[in-house]
Amino acid sequence: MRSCFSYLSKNAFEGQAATFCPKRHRTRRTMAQTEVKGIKDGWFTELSPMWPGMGMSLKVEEVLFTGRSQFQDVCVFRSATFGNVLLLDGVIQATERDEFSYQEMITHLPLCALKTPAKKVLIVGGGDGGVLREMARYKSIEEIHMAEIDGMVPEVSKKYFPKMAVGFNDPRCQVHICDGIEFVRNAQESSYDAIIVDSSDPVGPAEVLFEKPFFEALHRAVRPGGIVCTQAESIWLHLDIIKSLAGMCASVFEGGSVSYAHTTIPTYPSGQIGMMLCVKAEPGHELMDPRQPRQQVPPCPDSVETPALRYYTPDVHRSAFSMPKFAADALESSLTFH
Ligand code: SPD
Repeated sequence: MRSCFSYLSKNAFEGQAATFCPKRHRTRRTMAQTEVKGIKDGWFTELSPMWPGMGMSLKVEEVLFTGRSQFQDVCVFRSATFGNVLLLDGVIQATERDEFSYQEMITHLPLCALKTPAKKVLIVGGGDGGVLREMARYKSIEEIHMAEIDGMVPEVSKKYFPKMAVGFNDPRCQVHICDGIEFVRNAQESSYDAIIVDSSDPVGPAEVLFEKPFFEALHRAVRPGGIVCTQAESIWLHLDIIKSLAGMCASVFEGGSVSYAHTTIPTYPSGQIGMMLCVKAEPGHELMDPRQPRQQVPPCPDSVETPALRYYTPDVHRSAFSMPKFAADALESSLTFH
Protein backbone atom coordinates (compact mmCIF):
# COMPACT_ATOMS: atom_id res chain seq x y z
CA MET A 1 0.00 0.00 0.00
CA ARG A 2 1.23 3.47 -0.85
CA SER A 3 2.03 5.74 2.04
CA CYS A 4 -0.55 8.38 2.85
CA PHE A 5 0.02 11.78 4.33
CA SER A 6 -2.65 14.22 5.33
CA TYR A 7 -2.91 17.81 6.28
CA LEU A 8 -5.64 20.17 7.30
CA SER A 9 -6.25 22.46 4.37
CA LYS A 10 -5.44 25.60 6.39
CA ASN A 11 -1.84 24.47 6.52
CA ALA A 12 -1.66 23.39 2.94
CA PHE A 13 0.06 26.49 1.64
CA GLU A 14 2.77 26.26 4.30
CA GLY A 15 3.13 22.54 3.56
CA GLN A 16 3.58 23.40 -0.08
CA ALA A 17 6.97 24.98 0.45
CA ALA A 18 8.31 21.80 1.99
CA THR A 19 6.80 19.32 -0.43
CA PHE A 20 6.60 21.12 -3.75
CA CYS A 21 9.42 22.86 -5.51
CA PRO A 22 8.41 24.24 -8.90
CA LYS A 23 12.05 24.93 -9.66
CA ARG A 24 12.64 21.22 -9.86
CA HIS A 25 10.20 21.20 -12.73
CA ARG A 26 10.22 23.16 -15.95
CA THR A 27 8.23 26.36 -15.63
CA ARG A 28 7.45 29.33 -17.82
CA ARG A 29 9.37 28.16 -20.84
CA THR A 30 8.51 29.58 -24.23
CA MET A 31 7.04 27.31 -26.86
CA ALA A 32 10.37 27.10 -28.65
CA GLN A 33 12.13 25.88 -25.48
CA THR A 34 9.58 23.35 -24.29
CA GLU A 35 8.51 20.11 -25.83
CA VAL A 36 5.17 18.98 -24.47
CA LYS A 37 3.35 15.94 -25.78
CA GLY A 38 0.41 17.19 -27.85
CA ILE A 39 1.77 20.70 -28.44
CA LYS A 40 2.98 21.52 -31.94
CA ASP A 41 3.25 24.78 -33.87
CA GLY A 42 1.62 26.75 -31.04
CA TRP A 43 -1.44 24.48 -30.74
CA PHE A 44 -2.25 21.76 -28.21
CA THR A 45 -4.23 18.82 -29.62
CA GLU A 46 -5.75 16.24 -27.28
CA LEU A 47 -5.37 12.80 -28.84
CA SER A 48 -6.26 9.50 -27.17
CA PRO A 49 -7.37 5.99 -28.12
CA MET A 50 -10.42 6.78 -25.95
CA TRP A 51 -11.64 9.18 -28.67
CA PRO A 52 -10.10 7.80 -31.85
CA GLY A 53 -9.98 9.87 -35.02
CA MET A 54 -10.64 13.21 -33.34
CA GLY A 55 -8.73 15.78 -31.30
CA MET A 56 -9.73 18.94 -29.48
CA SER A 57 -7.25 21.77 -30.19
CA LEU A 58 -6.51 24.93 -28.20
CA LYS A 59 -4.15 27.71 -29.20
CA VAL A 60 -1.24 27.92 -26.74
CA GLU A 61 0.12 31.28 -25.57
CA GLU A 62 2.63 30.03 -23.02
CA VAL A 63 3.55 26.79 -21.27
CA LEU A 64 3.54 27.66 -17.56
CA PHE A 65 4.45 24.33 -15.96
CA THR A 66 5.50 20.83 -16.93
CA GLY A 67 6.38 18.10 -14.47
CA ARG A 68 6.37 14.36 -14.04
CA SER A 69 4.87 13.12 -10.76
CA GLN A 70 5.11 9.57 -9.48
CA PHE A 71 1.91 8.84 -11.40
CA GLN A 72 1.58 11.04 -14.48
CA ASP A 73 2.70 13.98 -16.61
CA VAL A 74 1.33 17.27 -15.32
CA CYS A 75 1.22 20.35 -17.56
CA VAL A 76 -0.33 23.81 -17.36
CA PHE A 77 -0.47 26.19 -20.31
CA ARG A 78 -2.10 29.55 -20.89
CA SER A 79 -4.42 29.26 -23.87
CA ALA A 80 -5.48 32.06 -26.18
CA THR A 81 -9.20 31.83 -25.38
CA PHE A 82 -9.86 29.40 -22.49
CA GLY A 83 -7.51 30.77 -19.81
CA ASN A 84 -5.12 28.40 -18.05
CA VAL A 85 -5.47 24.73 -18.96
CA LEU A 86 -4.54 21.72 -16.77
CA LEU A 87 -3.40 18.55 -18.54
CA LEU A 88 -2.76 15.17 -16.92
CA ASP A 89 -1.01 12.72 -19.22
CA GLY A 90 -1.90 15.00 -22.13
CA VAL A 91 -5.65 15.03 -21.39
CA ILE A 92 -7.55 18.22 -20.51
CA GLN A 93 -8.81 18.16 -16.90
CA ALA A 94 -9.87 21.77 -16.51
CA THR A 95 -9.77 25.12 -18.25
CA GLU A 96 -10.45 28.37 -16.42
CA ARG A 97 -13.22 29.25 -18.86
CA ASP A 98 -15.46 26.19 -18.66
CA GLU A 99 -14.46 24.14 -15.56
CA PHE A 100 -17.52 25.31 -13.63
CA SER A 101 -19.96 23.32 -15.74
CA TYR A 102 -18.40 20.01 -14.70
CA GLN A 103 -17.47 20.92 -11.11
CA GLU A 104 -20.89 22.39 -10.30
CA MET A 105 -22.84 19.51 -11.81
CA ILE A 106 -20.84 16.61 -10.33
CA THR A 107 -21.17 18.28 -6.92
CA HIS A 108 -24.63 19.84 -6.76
CA LEU A 109 -26.57 17.04 -8.47
CA PRO A 110 -25.83 14.60 -5.63
CA LEU A 111 -25.80 17.12 -2.77
CA CYS A 112 -29.09 18.72 -3.82
CA ALA A 113 -30.77 15.35 -4.37
CA LEU A 114 -30.22 14.27 -0.74
CA LYS A 115 -33.31 14.17 1.49
CA THR A 116 -31.40 15.83 4.34
CA PRO A 117 -28.50 18.28 4.04
CA ALA A 118 -25.07 16.66 3.86
CA LYS A 119 -22.80 16.86 6.90
CA LYS A 120 -19.86 14.65 6.01
CA VAL A 121 -18.61 14.22 2.46
CA LEU A 122 -15.69 12.65 0.63
CA ILE A 123 -14.01 13.54 -2.66
CA VAL A 124 -11.91 10.82 -4.28
CA GLY A 125 -9.53 12.44 -6.77
CA GLY A 126 -10.52 16.03 -7.46
CA GLY A 127 -7.03 17.30 -6.63
CA ASP A 128 -7.53 20.45 -8.71
CA GLY A 129 -9.95 21.63 -6.00
CA GLY A 130 -12.93 22.46 -8.23
CA VAL A 131 -15.32 20.02 -6.54
CA LEU A 132 -13.99 21.11 -3.15
CA ARG A 133 -14.82 24.75 -3.98
CA GLU A 134 -18.39 23.71 -4.81
CA MET A 135 -18.79 21.60 -1.64
CA ALA A 136 -17.52 24.40 0.53
CA ARG A 137 -20.64 26.43 -0.37
CA TYR A 138 -22.76 24.24 1.95
CA LYS A 139 -22.94 25.50 5.51
CA SER A 140 -24.46 22.16 6.64
CA ILE A 141 -21.23 20.32 5.82
CA GLU A 142 -19.02 19.80 8.85
CA GLU A 143 -16.27 17.67 7.35
CA ILE A 144 -14.91 17.45 3.81
CA HIS A 145 -12.35 14.71 3.19
CA MET A 146 -10.34 14.49 0.00
CA ALA A 147 -8.33 11.41 -1.03
CA GLU A 148 -6.11 12.40 -3.96
CA ILE A 149 -3.35 10.11 -5.15
CA ASP A 150 -1.11 12.73 -6.72
CA GLY A 151 0.18 15.50 -4.44
CA MET A 152 1.46 17.45 -7.42
CA VAL A 153 -2.07 18.20 -8.67
CA PRO A 154 -3.30 20.29 -5.68
CA GLU A 155 -0.02 22.20 -5.54
CA VAL A 156 -0.08 23.03 -9.24
CA SER A 157 -3.74 24.00 -9.00
CA LYS A 158 -3.14 26.39 -6.08
CA LYS A 159 -0.45 28.13 -8.08
CA TYR A 160 -2.04 28.31 -11.53
CA PHE A 161 -5.80 28.01 -10.82
CA PRO A 162 -6.31 30.06 -7.64
CA LYS A 163 -10.03 30.56 -8.26
CA MET A 164 -10.57 26.83 -8.63
CA ALA A 165 -8.34 25.91 -5.68
CA VAL A 166 -9.92 28.36 -3.23
CA GLY A 167 -11.56 25.52 -1.24
CA PHE A 168 -8.18 24.30 0.02
CA ASN A 169 -8.36 27.24 2.45
CA ASP A 170 -11.55 25.93 4.03
CA PRO A 171 -10.91 24.72 7.60
CA ARG A 172 -13.48 21.92 7.23
CA CYS A 173 -11.35 20.27 4.53
CA GLN A 174 -8.84 17.49 5.24
CA VAL A 175 -6.64 16.57 2.29
CA HIS A 176 -5.16 13.06 2.24
CA ILE A 177 -2.53 12.38 -0.39
CA CYS A 178 -3.02 8.65 -0.77
CA ASP A 179 -4.52 5.82 -2.73
CA GLY A 180 -8.26 6.62 -2.87
CA ILE A 181 -9.23 2.95 -2.89
CA GLU A 182 -7.35 2.23 0.33
CA PHE A 183 -8.81 5.37 1.89
CA VAL A 184 -12.37 4.31 1.06
CA ARG A 185 -11.71 0.72 2.21
CA ASN A 186 -10.48 2.01 5.55
CA ALA A 187 -13.33 4.52 6.00
CA GLN A 188 -15.88 3.92 8.73
CA GLU A 189 -18.88 1.99 7.43
CA SER A 190 -21.90 4.13 6.40
CA SER A 191 -20.08 7.29 7.44
CA TYR A 192 -20.50 9.60 4.44
CA ASP A 193 -23.66 11.36 3.23
CA ALA A 194 -22.14 11.72 -0.22
CA ILE A 195 -18.98 10.57 -2.01
CA ILE A 196 -17.89 12.20 -5.24
CA VAL A 197 -15.37 10.42 -7.44
CA ASP A 198 -13.80 13.13 -9.58
CA SER A 199 -11.48 10.99 -11.63
CA SER A 200 -9.68 11.33 -14.90
CA ASP A 201 -10.42 8.84 -17.69
CA PRO A 202 -10.14 5.07 -17.04
CA VAL A 203 -6.59 4.76 -18.34
CA GLY A 204 -3.52 5.11 -16.10
CA PRO A 205 -3.95 5.87 -12.38
CA ALA A 206 -7.74 6.26 -12.58
CA GLU A 207 -8.51 2.90 -14.20
CA VAL A 208 -9.17 1.17 -10.89
CA LEU A 209 -11.74 3.84 -10.00
CA PHE A 210 -14.09 2.33 -12.58
CA GLU A 211 -13.87 -1.24 -11.24
CA LYS A 212 -16.20 -3.26 -9.02
CA PRO A 213 -13.97 -3.66 -5.92
CA PHE A 214 -13.79 0.13 -5.63
CA PHE A 215 -17.57 0.48 -5.97
CA GLU A 216 -18.08 -2.19 -3.30
CA ALA A 217 -15.88 -0.11 -0.99
CA LEU A 218 -17.85 3.05 -1.89
CA HIS A 219 -21.13 1.27 -1.16
CA ARG A 220 -19.84 0.26 2.26
CA ALA A 221 -18.62 3.76 3.12
CA VAL A 222 -21.75 5.72 2.15
CA ARG A 223 -24.74 5.75 4.52
CA PRO A 224 -28.13 4.24 3.60
CA GLY A 225 -29.98 6.91 1.61
CA GLY A 226 -26.63 8.52 0.78
CA ILE A 227 -25.29 8.97 -2.69
CA VAL A 228 -22.14 8.20 -4.68
CA CYS A 229 -21.54 10.27 -7.81
CA THR A 230 -18.76 9.34 -10.22
CA GLN A 231 -17.38 10.77 -13.44
CA ALA A 232 -19.02 8.63 -16.12
CA GLU A 233 -17.78 9.72 -19.56
CA SER A 234 -19.60 10.73 -22.75
CA ILE A 235 -22.67 9.27 -24.42
CA TRP A 236 -21.17 10.21 -27.82
CA LEU A 237 -17.96 8.25 -27.30
CA HIS A 238 -18.33 5.80 -24.43
CA LEU A 239 -21.78 4.23 -24.40
CA ASP A 240 -20.13 0.84 -23.91
CA ILE A 241 -18.24 2.06 -20.83
CA ILE A 242 -21.35 3.78 -19.45
CA LYS A 243 -23.46 0.69 -19.99
CA SER A 244 -21.08 -1.68 -18.25
CA LEU A 245 -20.48 0.86 -15.45
CA ALA A 246 -24.25 1.20 -14.94
CA GLY A 247 -24.71 -2.59 -14.88
CA MET A 248 -21.90 -3.01 -12.36
CA CYS A 249 -23.26 -0.16 -10.19
CA ALA A 250 -26.74 -1.74 -10.25
CA SER A 251 -25.32 -5.00 -8.94
CA VAL A 252 -23.37 -3.25 -6.16
CA PHE A 253 -26.16 -0.80 -5.18
CA GLU A 254 -28.79 -3.54 -5.13
CA GLY A 255 -32.10 -2.22 -3.82
CA GLY A 256 -30.91 1.35 -4.42
CA SER A 257 -30.82 3.27 -7.67
CA VAL A 258 -28.44 4.05 -10.53
CA SER A 259 -28.95 7.08 -12.81
CA TYR A 260 -26.89 8.92 -15.42
CA ALA A 261 -26.88 12.70 -15.75
CA HIS A 262 -24.82 14.87 -18.04
CA THR A 263 -23.43 18.32 -18.60
CA THR A 264 -22.07 20.24 -21.57
CA ILE A 265 -18.45 21.35 -21.62
CA PRO A 266 -16.66 22.52 -24.75
CA THR A 267 -13.15 21.30 -23.84
CA TYR A 268 -13.97 17.68 -22.94
CA PRO A 269 -14.11 15.18 -25.81
CA SER A 270 -17.41 15.53 -27.72
CA GLY A 271 -18.38 18.55 -25.58
CA GLN A 272 -20.32 16.41 -23.13
CA ILE A 273 -19.56 14.37 -20.01
CA GLY A 274 -21.74 12.48 -17.57
CA MET A 275 -21.99 11.37 -13.98
CA MET A 276 -23.34 8.13 -12.53
CA LEU A 277 -25.43 8.74 -9.41
CA CYS A 278 -25.78 5.68 -7.19
CA VAL A 279 -28.13 5.83 -4.20
CA LYS A 280 -27.66 3.28 -1.38
CA ALA A 281 -30.84 1.50 -0.37
CA GLU A 282 -32.42 2.66 2.88
CA PRO A 283 -34.61 -0.15 4.24
CA GLY A 284 -38.07 1.07 5.26
CA HIS A 285 -37.80 4.25 3.20
CA GLU A 286 -39.01 5.13 -0.26
CA LEU A 287 -36.26 4.87 -2.90
CA MET A 288 -34.75 8.29 -3.47
CA ASP A 289 -35.05 9.62 -7.03
CA PRO A 290 -31.96 11.80 -7.66
CA ARG A 291 -33.67 13.64 -10.53
CA GLN A 292 -35.50 15.75 -7.95
CA PRO A 293 -33.60 18.64 -6.36
CA ARG A 294 -34.50 18.72 -2.64
CA GLN A 295 -31.75 20.92 -1.21
CA GLN A 296 -30.68 24.37 -2.32
CA VAL A 297 -27.15 25.47 -3.01
CA PRO A 298 -26.66 28.28 -0.47
CA PRO A 299 -26.49 31.56 -2.38
CA CYS A 300 -23.18 33.38 -2.23
CA PRO A 301 -22.31 36.82 -3.52
CA ASP A 302 -20.05 36.82 -6.55
CA SER A 303 -16.56 37.34 -5.14
CA VAL A 304 -12.95 36.80 -6.01
CA GLU A 305 -12.85 33.96 -3.47
CA THR A 306 -15.92 32.07 -4.64
CA PRO A 307 -17.86 32.98 -7.76
CA ALA A 308 -21.65 32.74 -7.80
CA LEU A 309 -23.06 29.63 -9.50
CA ARG A 310 -22.71 29.78 -13.26
CA TYR A 311 -24.26 26.51 -14.49
CA TYR A 312 -26.35 24.67 -11.91
CA THR A 313 -30.01 25.59 -11.34
CA PRO A 314 -32.87 23.37 -10.12
CA ASP A 315 -34.20 23.31 -13.72
CA VAL A 316 -30.80 22.24 -15.06
CA HIS A 317 -30.76 19.55 -12.33
CA ARG A 318 -34.06 18.05 -13.54
CA SER A 319 -33.16 18.22 -17.22
CA ALA A 320 -29.64 16.76 -16.78
CA PHE A 321 -31.15 13.26 -16.53
CA SER A 322 -32.97 13.49 -19.89
CA MET A 323 -31.03 11.79 -22.63
CA PRO A 324 -31.28 11.81 -26.40
CA LYS A 325 -33.09 8.77 -27.79
CA PHE A 326 -30.04 6.78 -28.92
CA ALA A 327 -28.49 6.97 -25.42
CA ALA A 328 -31.78 6.41 -23.58
CA ASP A 329 -32.43 3.30 -25.68
CA ALA A 330 -28.92 1.93 -25.09
CA LEU A 331 -29.01 2.52 -21.33
CA GLU A 332 -32.68 1.89 -20.57
CA SER A 333 -32.22 -1.58 -19.13
CA SER A 334 -29.22 -0.56 -17.00
CA LEU A 335 -30.60 2.55 -15.24
CA THR A 336 -33.23 2.90 -12.51
CA PHE A 337 -34.37 6.46 -13.23
CA HIS A 338 -33.95 8.00 -16.69
N1 SPD B 1 -11.66 13.49 -20.47
C1 SPD B 1 -11.38 14.20 -19.25
C2 SPD B 1 -12.24 13.84 -18.11
C3 SPD B 1 -11.78 14.54 -16.88
C4 SPD B 1 -12.69 14.39 -15.73
N2 SPD B 1 -12.14 14.88 -14.50
C5 SPD B 1 -11.80 16.23 -14.48
C6 SPD B 1 -11.34 16.72 -13.17
C7 SPD B 1 -11.84 18.08 -12.90
N3 SPD B 1 -11.94 18.36 -11.52
